[in-house]
Formats: sequence, structure tokens, C-alpha cells
Amino acid sequence: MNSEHLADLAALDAWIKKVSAAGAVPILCGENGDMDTVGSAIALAAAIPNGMACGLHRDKVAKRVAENLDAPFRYLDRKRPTLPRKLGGVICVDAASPEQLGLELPNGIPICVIDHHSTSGWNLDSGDIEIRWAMRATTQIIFAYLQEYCPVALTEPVRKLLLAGLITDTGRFRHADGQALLDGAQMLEGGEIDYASFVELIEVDDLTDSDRGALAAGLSRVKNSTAGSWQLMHTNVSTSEGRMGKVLLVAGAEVALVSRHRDGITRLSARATRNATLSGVHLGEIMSSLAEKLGGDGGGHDGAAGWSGETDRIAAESAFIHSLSGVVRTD
Ligand SMILES: [Mn+2]
Repeated sequence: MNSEHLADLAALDAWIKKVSAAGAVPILCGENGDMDTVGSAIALAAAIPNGMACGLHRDKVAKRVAENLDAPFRYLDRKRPTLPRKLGGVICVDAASPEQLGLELPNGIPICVIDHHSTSGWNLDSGDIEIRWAMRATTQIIFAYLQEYCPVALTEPVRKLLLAGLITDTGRFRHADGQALLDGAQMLEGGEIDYASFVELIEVDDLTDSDRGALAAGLSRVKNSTAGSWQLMHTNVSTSEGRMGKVLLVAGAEVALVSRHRDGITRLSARATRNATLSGVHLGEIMSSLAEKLGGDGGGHDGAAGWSGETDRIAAESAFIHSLSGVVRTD
């Protein structure tokens, strides 16, 4: 680990000790409730006596894995999030901006952000801290902290939660790097984890009939086009945007754009191949620029990013395509 990361972990540990002495420490997940955010929150809560993982939502994988491990998690109500009265501080994991939490943070409470997205929409005060590392998953940052400061918390269930976040955020290690592979191997160490059967638990296919219907309808609307020098496929679906994005990449898109419009809110979700990101595409930057132009909230990684806001779906898609067209191919 480099010295900057070690200094970050020391600052994080000091912050946690200080705020947990003052009151409860909710650890808030990003609104998407994916395995990385939920796994990070629950694993970190294991090291903080009055810490509790909470969030608005858990996706199917996160719910299944956490329930299988009997891991403690508290659901919050979007309109009336009931946080403990005596708060020491709030930790937000795997959220690139406060909007990605989907709820208002209480005023005047110290905030800690732990995240691996390359864009940041946080405006922090003194007393707050932000730990942002260029890792493949937020669970890698939590793992580094637990290894240094609370190794007893690295029980088998906690290792599984960390590993599950890393497996899902790297697309089963397809988008891993050396550090991610090393961390994955170290998460397995010591615990009695049977890797292959654990991956099966994560991969159980639990699409419902209505998910399949939504995907089939989305497939019938797929458009194949060229945006500048990029091969783009795009469509809109009512659910399962993530799955549809993967399908479009398998079908040969360099960039996949999937949109959804519901209750007056448009959501764009984009995926790019590794080759496209190496040749200059950074979807997180495109989505951030969309948020500047259209309002709403956007950001993410080079190969996977999203935007949401009140703009009409077609206008939002056009803005994305326009922005992608302007990206110069560097290879
Ligand atoms: Mn993540």
C-alpha cells in the first residue's frame, strides 16, 4: 500500500474513533443498493461498535447474499429516514455524490465519504473526510481499512461480503486489475470460503417473467448507430437496465446506452467496452457533463456510468449521443 493510502486509513480510523464516541454511526449505502455499496456498509459496520449499515434499497444480488449470511442491514424510508437521535457521524459508501444516496443528510453532522468513482460531487466541510481511491470496488478500500485497523472483524461472512462486492463491480473479475486480483485472493485467505460455490450463489439467475418481458421489449427497440467514431447501440427499458447494457455489449456495441423514464424522472445508464475506454471514452465524464448541461445528477466510472434528471428521455439520449460523438478516438 502506498503512503498516501496509509495516511488516509489513519485519518479514517481517527475520524471513526472520534465520531463513534459521540453517538451512533449510520453507514449509508448508495440508492442503487448494489453489492459493492451494501457489502461495504455491512463489512465496515462490523468494525464500528455503534455502526449500522442502512439504505433505501438493495438490489437482488445484495439482498440474496446479505440474507444468506444473516448480515444486519436496516431499510430507511425515503420520505422519513429514521436515523438514531444521537448521531456521531454519517459514513456514505460507494456514492459519487450526495444525490446518489436518494435522501437528505442531517445537517451539522460530520460526514465521511468512502468511494472509488473517478468523479466526485461532494462538497465537504471541515470535520468531514473523503477517502477516494482509484480501486475497482469500494469493498477494496474497506478491506484495506479492516486489515490495518480491525483484522478481527474479517470473519468469513465479512470476507464474503467484501469479495461479493469486488466480484460484481469487476464483472466477475473481467474488469479487474492487479490490485483487484490480489485483494480478491487475500479476501479468500483465512476464511473457509469455497470460491466456486460462492460465485454460484451470486450468479443464481432470478429474473422474473416481467423482467424478461421488459428485456424482450427493449431488445425489439434497439438502435444501432455511429456516434462520431463510436459504435453505439441504444434502447429504453422499463427495468433491468444493467442487464440490457451487458446484452448490448455482447451484441457488439462499443458503447451501450439504456434509458428509462418513470414518474417524471429519466435515467440513463451506459456501458463501454474496455477497448473503448482505452481509446478515450470516459462515460463518467460524459454523464457529469450531462448533469452540468441538463441538471440532474450524473457520474461514474470510465466504462460504466449513469445520469438521472427531469429532462425528457429523447432529449437526454440526444445529449448523451452528442457528447459521445465529440470524444476523439486516440488509437
Ligand atoms: Mn462500486
